[in-house]
Amino acid sequence: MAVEDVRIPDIGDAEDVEVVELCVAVGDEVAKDGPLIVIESDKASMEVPSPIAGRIARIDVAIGDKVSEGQVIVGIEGSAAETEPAEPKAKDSPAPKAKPPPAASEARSRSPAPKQAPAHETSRAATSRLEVRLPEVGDAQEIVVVELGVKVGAQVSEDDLLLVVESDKASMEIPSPVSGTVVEVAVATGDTVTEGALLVIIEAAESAAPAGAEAAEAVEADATEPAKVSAREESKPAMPKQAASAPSDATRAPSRASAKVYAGPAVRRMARELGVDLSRVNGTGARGRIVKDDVQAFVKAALTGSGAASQTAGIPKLPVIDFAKFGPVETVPLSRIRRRGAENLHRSWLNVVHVTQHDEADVTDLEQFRAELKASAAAQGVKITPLAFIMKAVAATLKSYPQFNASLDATIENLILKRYINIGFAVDTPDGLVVPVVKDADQKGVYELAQAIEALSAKARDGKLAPGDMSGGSFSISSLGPIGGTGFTPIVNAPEVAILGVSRLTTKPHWTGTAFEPRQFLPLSLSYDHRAINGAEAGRFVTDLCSALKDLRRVLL
Ligand code: CAO
Repeated sequence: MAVEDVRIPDIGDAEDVEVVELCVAVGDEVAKDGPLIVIESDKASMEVPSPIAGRIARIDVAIGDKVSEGQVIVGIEGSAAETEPAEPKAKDSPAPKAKPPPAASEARSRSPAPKQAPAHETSRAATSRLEVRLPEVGDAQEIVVVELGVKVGAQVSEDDLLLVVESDKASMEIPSPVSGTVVEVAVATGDTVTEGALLVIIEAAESAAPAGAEAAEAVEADATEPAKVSAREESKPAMPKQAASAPSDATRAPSRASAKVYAGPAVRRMARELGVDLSRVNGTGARGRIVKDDVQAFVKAALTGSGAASQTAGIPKLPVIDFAKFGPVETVPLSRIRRRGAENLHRSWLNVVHVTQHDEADVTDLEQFRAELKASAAAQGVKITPLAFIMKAVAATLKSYPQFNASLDATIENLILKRYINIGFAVDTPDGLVVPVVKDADQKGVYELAQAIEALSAKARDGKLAPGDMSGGSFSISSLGPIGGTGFTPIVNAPEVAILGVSRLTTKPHWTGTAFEPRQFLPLSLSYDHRAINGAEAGRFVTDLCSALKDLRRVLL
């Protein structure tokens, strides 16, 4: 039986289009119009259907091959007398025939929209055709067609969805301005378009169509005045300058990165409908291509709390390793406090833009003063440690730098300055880290602060802190001084915007200008949220804090 060659049909002027799927194998029976292969340009996927029924005798292409019009793709042993050239069917793409070939559509999308429609369009338009163009888009830089809602020949009513475009800020639906028939779809999914770009031409229905001179006017108006637009997030007339509220990671439309993922239009559409960011989906198709099953698996994983979908902020999952392979291991469950602490730290780590400023305070005189006070303080039942002085100095410095005693509001557009100074301090307990809060630290003397620190530390270690003891903090201190170290980078206790890390004070030689003399230095590490605090402010804060610790009399000023 004769073997008919099946060739790539007319696919516009697109060349070197990639074969992304083989739908048949040698020996397979294929029906007329059954899919043979899928080719994909950067604009669309197309199935190449079989022009005849028969048996696949040969396959002349492989996945990844680049093909152009006329190229033989398979040989079919069929009974059909005549092999018609196959028409590509846009795979999951609404307007295959009318879809401009990728290169053409790209050229169209990148060139500025013509002010006047081309002559043949104008004359056609002068009857009852309306050109729908991209309306004003504010300051959006890159606008991409993400969904086509119609294809050529579709009947539309006024306000029916024609297509959806998306910038990095918002999605915008382009509705039909009239009832009628779609006669041309001038863009394809993935095209980048600019304000005024021709999107769709609609032949208005008799009743809706403007007639005669009125029609010409309507067309002219349409060509310069864009279609009605309804922004998806808000019904604003144009692309909003900024989305009113950023959608959460879980539900937002696929990010720009999705445009770079390897997936066909149908999968992209499915992802959009399900709110899946394709850049987070693993592709199991040929050469990592994302197929519908992958999107479904991703959604399932999100719903069951497993897999990449359950990871916050798209953090790649660590590999699960059986450490027992390398030696004996023991699994110890984390305490509730540690688990909760871990969640809080992780949240802060992900949300806060951390920077840490390091410095050293000369606390020689302060330590001398503390030594002098120690006995009398003890007589009053007060254990006076450096932390009480540090807290006193911090409270005074915070008064001069209210932006450190603050929180960013949910919009990240305002700083909430707190007119109270409640200082939390990290306490290391057998069950994990807790942060009790010394309320109104600025209004307490050093003895009072020392008593509060001691009492709250004891409660913490006995597991007796009440929720009220740990709430309302406006700034935190984490002192590792008694333990050691020369510096560390504490994690801001969000929604606070800064935390002071204190390391072990040491005696060092200090050059006075004429000689070295031993001085005691306290290492300080201020971590802050760079969204709320500038580096210069942080530098000044720490410098002033060091001055206060060097000479506590400054706290009185
Ligand atoms: N350098 C050297 N010695 C220091 C010091 C420093 N920076 N800070 C305190 N010390 C000394 C104290 O003076 C005390 O010595 P003396 O008894 O001789 O005076 C000794 O260390 C122990 O002090 P303390 O721990 O009893 O009291 P404190 O007020 O300094 O600290 C507390 C209280 C609750 C902060 C501390 O016990 C603690 O739990 N620290 C760990 C905090 C932590 O884990 N932070 C990391 C969190 S992750 O960001």
